[in-house]
Amino acid sequence: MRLSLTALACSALLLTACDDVIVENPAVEYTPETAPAAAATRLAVSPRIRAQPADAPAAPAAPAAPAAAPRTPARAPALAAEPQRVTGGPGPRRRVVEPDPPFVSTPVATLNEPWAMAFLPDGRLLVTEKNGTLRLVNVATGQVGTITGVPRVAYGGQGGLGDVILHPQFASNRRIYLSYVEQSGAIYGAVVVRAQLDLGSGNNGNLTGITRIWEQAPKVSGQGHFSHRLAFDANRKLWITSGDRQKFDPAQDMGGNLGKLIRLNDDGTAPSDNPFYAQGGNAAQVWTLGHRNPLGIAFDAEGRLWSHEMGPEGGDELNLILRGRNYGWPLVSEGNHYGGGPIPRHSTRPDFEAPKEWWTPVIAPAGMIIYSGNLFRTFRGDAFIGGLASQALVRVRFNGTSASEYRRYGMGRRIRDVEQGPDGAIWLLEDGGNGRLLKLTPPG
Ligand SMILES: [Ca+2]
Ligand SMILES: [Ca+2]
Repeated sequence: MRLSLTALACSALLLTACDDVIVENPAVEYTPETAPAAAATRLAVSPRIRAQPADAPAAPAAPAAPAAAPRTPARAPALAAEPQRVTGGPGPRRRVVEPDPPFVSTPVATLNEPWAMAFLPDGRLLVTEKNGTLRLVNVATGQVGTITGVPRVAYGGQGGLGDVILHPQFASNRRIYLSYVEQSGAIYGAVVVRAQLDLGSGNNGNLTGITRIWEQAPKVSGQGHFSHRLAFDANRKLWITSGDRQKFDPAQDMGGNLGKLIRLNDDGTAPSDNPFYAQGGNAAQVWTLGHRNPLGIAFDAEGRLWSHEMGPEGGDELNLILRGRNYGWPLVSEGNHYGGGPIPRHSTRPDFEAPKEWWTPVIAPAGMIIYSGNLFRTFRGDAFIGGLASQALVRVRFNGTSASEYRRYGMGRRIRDVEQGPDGAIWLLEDGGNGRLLKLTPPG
């Protein structure tokens, strides 16, 4: 019998679903300086990892070990030595009863530069590939089919086929929304279309009735910072992240829609209660401005909207999105220009909205969910952010409207997108060629 009484007690606690169980076990406490490397080592061993419960019989000895220094005191000497911080912002420190790491990772399929995913009501998964292919994955078998009829995309740089989401009434109207990059001569911009998804035999299907409902304005040169992540809210409003296209100043220019978070009706028209609606034109679409390259957007259980964005050299941000606010780019940042050119910090401009959490060095955030499932009871309410440069899954814990990194799980590959499955499993897409679709489930 391998189960200890402690493990049984832990299981009982998990079943009763306390989010914030306090345990006298410093061994499970997180320190940013050590936990990512440790997790990466474990996860690199095998594509399927079984974690040992953190409170296995060895745990009672742990209080004597100096393994887990409190986060703030540990950081203080580093702050004195150099100005850069590992993470920013105050936040709660809680210990939860859960295995460490709290999931096993199972590869389900391999795709070519996958970028985003969305579950259909039947449990199959739509996955975009950056080169313009829309896939349909049977996650039970790993079989991968193709949805034809996707418009031609401008593939290159950071651009190509982008996000895919379902209309909230997909079950009755079969509508999906896609973002992708189009080229006009030497200039580029993201567009959003809606289409009807007709499913065929196997895992194949076709798009019909493709209708353009939004486009970045103006189109500009270069193939970076399109952002073009999509989300629907509970009121059937469509949200689009629109990056600064690496042109900086347009993020503050209300004549265009670059560097903004966009809020639209599901037909692409601007809602009359948008904050700048009276200004008309592109401004009517805008909910917030001063964004750089937001690649993740998600609502929490209270309906608050959170979005992260990549900083320049340092200063990745997690922002609480508030109606009509200016988030400061490129006038303020917690990072510097590439090569070290300084940018004033958010603290110098209290009229701009400062991030609730930020990262230097960068994590390069891409994709985000705020977990609401039942499979991982201790995850509920936490954000899970994919990390490109950090090759990690970054977990953020909220306390009302404050947020702070809580754990970081090394994945050994750049993580492009995160999704929550219908049964509460967490799904990840690795970035690049031969990017795997990974399913995360509780160990044991
Ligand atoms: Ca998604
Ligand atoms: Ca900012």
